[in-house]
Amino acid sequence: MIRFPTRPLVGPLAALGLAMVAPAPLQAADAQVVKIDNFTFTPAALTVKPGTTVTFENDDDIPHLVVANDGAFRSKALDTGDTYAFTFTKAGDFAYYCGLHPHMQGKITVAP
Ligand SMILES: [Cu+2]
Repeated sequence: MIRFPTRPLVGPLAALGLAMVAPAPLQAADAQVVKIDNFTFTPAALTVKPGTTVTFENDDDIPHLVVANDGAFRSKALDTGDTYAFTFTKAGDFAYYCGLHPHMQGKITVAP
């Protein structure tokens, strides 16, 4: 008797509330970009949450490679404009370097 008239109202309102609240914080934590330019990773040190996908984007005019020190990930040679994405699922420090120019170094810290 009470349930019947309230149901059609509660459903749509709850759905609206979820749709407006959920996406913003998820997107902010899910994607990060490291730019490669002038033989430098920027930012050189980046802290992300587990599950974050980091995209390395080569804006330099020569090829670069992204290689994890511990072998956790390795890109192919990235030409100008190419990108390489890796999703960090485990917490920890992931140092990396450029396979063509080992003096180019960076670090991703994954922490909850
Ligand atoms: Cu390089």
